[in-house]
Amino acid sequence: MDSKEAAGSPEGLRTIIIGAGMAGLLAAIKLKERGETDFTIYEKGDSVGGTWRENTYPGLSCDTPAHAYSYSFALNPDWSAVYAPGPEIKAYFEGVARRYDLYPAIRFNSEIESAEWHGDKWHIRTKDGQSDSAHVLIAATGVLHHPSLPDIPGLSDFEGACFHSARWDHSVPLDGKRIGVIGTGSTGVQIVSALAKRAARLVHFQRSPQWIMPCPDTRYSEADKQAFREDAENIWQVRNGPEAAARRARFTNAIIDIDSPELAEIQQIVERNLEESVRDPALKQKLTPNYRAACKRMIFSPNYYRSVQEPAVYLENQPIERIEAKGVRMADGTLHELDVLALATGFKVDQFVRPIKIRGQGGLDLDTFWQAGPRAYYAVTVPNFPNMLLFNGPTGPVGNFSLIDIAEHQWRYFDQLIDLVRAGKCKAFAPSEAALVDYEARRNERAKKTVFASGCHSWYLDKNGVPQVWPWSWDHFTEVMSAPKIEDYVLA
Ligand code: NA7
Repeated sequence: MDSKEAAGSPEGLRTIIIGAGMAGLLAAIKLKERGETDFTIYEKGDSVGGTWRENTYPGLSCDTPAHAYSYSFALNPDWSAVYAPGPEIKAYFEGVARRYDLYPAIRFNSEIESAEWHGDKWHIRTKDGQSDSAHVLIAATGVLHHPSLPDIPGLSDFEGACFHSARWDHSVPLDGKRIGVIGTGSTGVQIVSALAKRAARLVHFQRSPQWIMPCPDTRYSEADKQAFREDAENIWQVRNGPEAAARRARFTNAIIDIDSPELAEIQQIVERNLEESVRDPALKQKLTPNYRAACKRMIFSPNYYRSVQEPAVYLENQPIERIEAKGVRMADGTLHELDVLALATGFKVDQFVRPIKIRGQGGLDLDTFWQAGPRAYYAVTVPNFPNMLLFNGPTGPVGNFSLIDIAEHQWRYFDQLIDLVRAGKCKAFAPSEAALVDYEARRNERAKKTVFASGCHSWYLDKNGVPQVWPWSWDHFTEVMSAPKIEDYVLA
């Protein structure tokens, strides 16, 4: 289907976008590019940027190179570093929202609590009583959004400052303090790396060791930035040049084939990184995972191993017994007395568009439809929930790719579905249940063969232990997103 064919669409198509983070802004820009201005973005927070607004912890950066983690239509020659710091990324999204004049279309502090499909429209209500309706509902609600608090006895007994990494309390002093960080995902690793020289004592509580991929701590010089400014091709080289393509191919092959030479190479790199970076054999032993590289989401860090060897840092790998008023008590009886406890314990990753109460055709509740677990046809659409499009929905390719790149490919797909309505070919589209069942059967089988299923616990796994992620190659993802299979859709 050629989207240009449908450009002369019937007037009156209205869209509601949930969330003014990376994906919500993308949808709004793409609608505007088509000359469609009848849309509203509902944003529960008071500014744009999504995850980059909510996460402000020390050391925050994106684990995808900044030039790849930018919109293809809004390249940024001014990134300060290969891995840009969080505040700079937030400022980038604010700048893009201004440049595309999106602010007038955003309703801030407006949290949608319900969306119901009646007739040929979605009807939404916000917590503060606003109501609205639209033909298309775009959920751009993020993946890692709802903090997961650890189920550790005594958490509320702690007398010091205690907060989740995505709710960082900047009023709490850190310099010269005794700080504990629970969690060794990307977040915990970044926080420990940032605080290793600031704390009087820093205890990193490790339930599982992680493989760490070394990465350059490169800051771009003025000359680099000038070169990016003068010729965007230099940016495209960083995004899509041979090195980036090789990295993506290596990673994609490693994920989908545990016997691949690419995974063996990644394994070698991370083992060498540990071997060469950590001197003390006992510490090395503590830091050695008992599962394959890339089974958990790969952590990129230029300095974690150096940080964990700082004199003030102690890596604690005993099980936590409980949290007490003064600190954290370990199973062997040791008490780590602390002033601050940061919970870098990840997110509830099965929420997606929820807790918004979504009711589709015939009043079907999304919670009911997802009782056995969140499912979406090719991660983007859901049977019985017409004209509802999910950015980065269940089973998307979240593993170490640029989520912006992913969202841009998903938009291409969305746009062609919306074209059906624009062109008057239907008022409503939703995938058939049979298409979802077929997709899930193929995906499940394939997912069991990915590295994510090779013997570790991670946020990629569903409650049955099957990775809930895209199990095929990156190229297959872009191919599928390039054109919807209309025969898999029910048009009404
Ligand atoms: P992650 O990657 O989900 O990591 C959470 C960490 O917290 C992980 O090390 C967990 O250990 C640990 N955890 C969770 N609950 C507990 C309890 N109860 N006790 C001890 N340790 C616990 O979240 P992040 O925020 O680091 O990263 C999320 C994504 O954001 C990341 O993948 C990037 O995409 C950016 P476990 O490994 O389960 O043993």
